[in-house]
Amino acid sequence: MGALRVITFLGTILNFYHRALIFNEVENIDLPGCQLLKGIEAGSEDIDVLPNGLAFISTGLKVAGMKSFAPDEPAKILLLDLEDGGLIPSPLSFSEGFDASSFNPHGLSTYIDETDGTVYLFVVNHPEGQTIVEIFRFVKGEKLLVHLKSVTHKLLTSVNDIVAVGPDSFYATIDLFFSSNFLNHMSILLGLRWTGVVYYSPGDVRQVVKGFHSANGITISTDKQYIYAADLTAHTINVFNKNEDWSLTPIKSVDVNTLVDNLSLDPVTGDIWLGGFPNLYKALLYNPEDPPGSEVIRIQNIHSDNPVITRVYANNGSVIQGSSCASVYKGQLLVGTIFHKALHCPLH
Ligand SMILES: *[C@@H]1O[C@H](CO)[C@@H](O)[C@H](O)[C@H]1NC(C)=O
Ligand SMILES: CC(=O)N[C@H]1CO[C@H](CO)[C@@H](O)[C@@H]1O
Repeated sequence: MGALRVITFLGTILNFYHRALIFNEVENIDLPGCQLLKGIEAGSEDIDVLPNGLAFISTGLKVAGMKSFAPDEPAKILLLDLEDGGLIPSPLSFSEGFDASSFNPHGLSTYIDETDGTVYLFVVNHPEGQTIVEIFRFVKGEKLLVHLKSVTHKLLTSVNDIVAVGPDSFYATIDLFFSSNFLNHMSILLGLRWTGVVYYSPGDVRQVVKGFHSANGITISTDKQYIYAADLTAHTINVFNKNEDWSLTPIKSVDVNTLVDNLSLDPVTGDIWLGGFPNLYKALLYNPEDPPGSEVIRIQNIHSDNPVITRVYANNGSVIQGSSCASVYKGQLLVGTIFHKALHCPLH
């Protein structure tokens, strides 16, 4: 190998280490009064809270090469009422005909039809590694999800997260460009920026953002004008203006220096909350003696020149491992994880 190639190679490796934050250790930041949610032991990958305090939690995601504490149990969508104080999630059932046995839920998003109050739940489903976006109607009284539609499309490969923008339309982040794991690892190693965001509605499907390392969580501002999308290995939150024709114009990118996963918004303040795990390597090569940690970050005033980024909670894995999302509802924080537990903390 020539010197230049050695240097380039070393540069690539260092760049990778930096992106995967392999040497990052977590210093605990505690919040008083946190408690683990009962019955969640095998992940709480995504959480979405309705304006009335009902939280949907996806649990039991299985990813090839990632730890699972319940490899043989089917995944579920749990419902938790943040108004009743009981903090006991219960599973939702599915309408007849939906194949719950191969259900493998990843990101989820709710949409409320303002005209009649119907609640739609969109779930990214990965049965046997495929990507299907499932659209359900939520029937509160019966704790039931009525399956309406399975969306597949050639642009919707390897969807990570979605944000619903209509009863059958959404934006989706694409986290991997290739179908081969080897090529995906190489593309992370080489820092290729080939993933992005796809807009979907029946009859109009297109890629609206390119240039992400690994697009991850996505959400919409309370005034529905902006889209926020996380780039996991670039450690950034990217702000886009949502245009009339559903195209997205980049506005800015904010560096948060952690592996940013799913995003959520405080409906009252508009602050962005995100769950991240500070060390990709520990999440991938799971070692119970040295588990991946968890971090919850709040971004205030993202549209200003000086957004305020605060690490609100951090744990080295002794309480909660590999957090993937954080949601707030009326002074309560819910922290979800890729394959571990879920935590509830009062904020004051
Ligand atoms: C994590 O933090 C706890 C509490 O401070 C401590 O007891 C434990 O040793 C730490 N674990 C690791 C792996 O650093
Ligand atoms: C907890 C969390 O951040 N959940 C968000 C994940 O992303 C979806 C969009 O797909 C949001 O609706 C959730 O609020």
